[in-house]
Order: sequence, then structure tokens, then C-alpha cells
Amino acid sequence: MEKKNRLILALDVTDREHALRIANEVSDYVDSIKVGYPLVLGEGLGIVKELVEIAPVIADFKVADIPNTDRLICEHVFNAGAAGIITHGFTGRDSLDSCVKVANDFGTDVYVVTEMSHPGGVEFFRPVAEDIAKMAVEAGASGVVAPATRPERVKDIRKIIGEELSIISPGVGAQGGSAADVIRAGADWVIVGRSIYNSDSPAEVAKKICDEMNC
Ligand code: O7E
Repeated sequence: MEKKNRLILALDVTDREHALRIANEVSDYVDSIKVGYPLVLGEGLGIVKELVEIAPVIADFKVADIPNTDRLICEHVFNAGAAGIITHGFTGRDSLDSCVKVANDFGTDVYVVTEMSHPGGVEFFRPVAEDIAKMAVEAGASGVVAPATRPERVKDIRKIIGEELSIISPGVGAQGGSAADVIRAGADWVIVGRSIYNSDSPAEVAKKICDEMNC
């Protein structure tokens, strides 16, 4: 993903018109649009084909299955035009390898969740987040997902992954995290949803977040 604005839009609206309107309004300020279950279950995978005309799409299906099922999911998503996919890591190295292999065949990216941003994200993830980050490096993933709500954890995870992998970081705005703080802690991109798509002026909010990050 080209680093221009450091902002990824989390497009968790559930209908096509709304999704396309928001995506078009903020397209100057985002490097990518993250699409997940809410929108794809609402409108089908075809929405990805429409959104890639506006900005590169990261498919957030937090893939977490056996290697063969993961492969099938990744193939569908990349055939629809997504430039990247988000996977879990707790399913183990063979499952992650399967996703990375498909991504390499398509020339696309895999981002692995390390520790989640919500309060419950510490319950099970905290003890394994570093190991998952190490595995992401060893498996040749493009990057990891780490919480903007805990910039100190982003710092910890950056130390583990080094400079080659990217950190994409959700939890800014509605979940209480600060874009500037998490970029300072070592994130490459912030992922922002509700603060932008629930706003009366999505483009203004997106621009303000970019300005906060000095991009
Ligand atoms: O809180 P919002 O509305 O700004 O949206 C945040 C988005 O990031 C939303 O799509 C949510 O599903 C996602 N997310 C988290 O909020 N926390 C996490 O730990 C992980 C994700 C996520 O998307 O993982 C992959 C990037």
C-alpha cells in the first residue's frame, strides 16, 4: 500500500449507496478502504469491485480457519480485486502460510491481527500478541494490526517486527485512541470508521485526522 495519507477508512456501513457516497467523499484523504463483514454481508462481494475503482481495498475477514478454507477465502477476495486481506494468527503458522502463499501469487498483502483494540482485546490476545507478531515476520506477512487504544503496545510490537513490516492501527476516535499518538508510537496507518462515516462532514473529519498526523 502506498503511504500517502496514513489513513485507512473502515467502511462499516451496510448499504451500497451509503458506502459509495462516503468512499467518494473521502477518497482524497485515504490510502485504502477497509471492507468487512457488515458491508459484504449487506451487499455481497461485488461491492469490493465497485470500491476498488475509488481506492485500494483491504478485505477485513479476520480469516481464522484451516489452511484449505483460508486459501479459498483469500482466492475469492483477491479475485474480487482486493489489494489486501486481514487474517488472525492464533490459528497457527500453517493457516497463515496458506494466506501468504495466495497473496504472493496475486501480489497482494496480508495483515495479521496481534492484539485487538477493544477492552476485551487484552483478555486472550495480550499473552500471545508478541508471538503472533514474530510469526507474522517469519511467515512473510506484509504487516500486522495493533491497537491505537494502547500506543505502548504498538511500540512493543514495532520492536518485535522491526521496520520491514507495516503496522495498521484501529481504535482512533470512537474507541478513544489518538491518531497522532499512535503514529508517534510506530504505526504506519490508522484505521478510522465511525468518526468519519457517522459525521455530517466525512471529508472534513478525514482531513483533520490527516492533519493531526502531519500528512
Ligand atoms: O471504531 P471504528 O468505528 O473507528 O472502527 C474500527 C474498525 O477497525 C472496525 O472495522 C473494527 O472492526 C476494526 N478493528 C478494531 O476496531 N479493532 C481491532 O483490534 C481490529 C480491527 C480490525 O479491523 O482488524 C483488522 C484491521
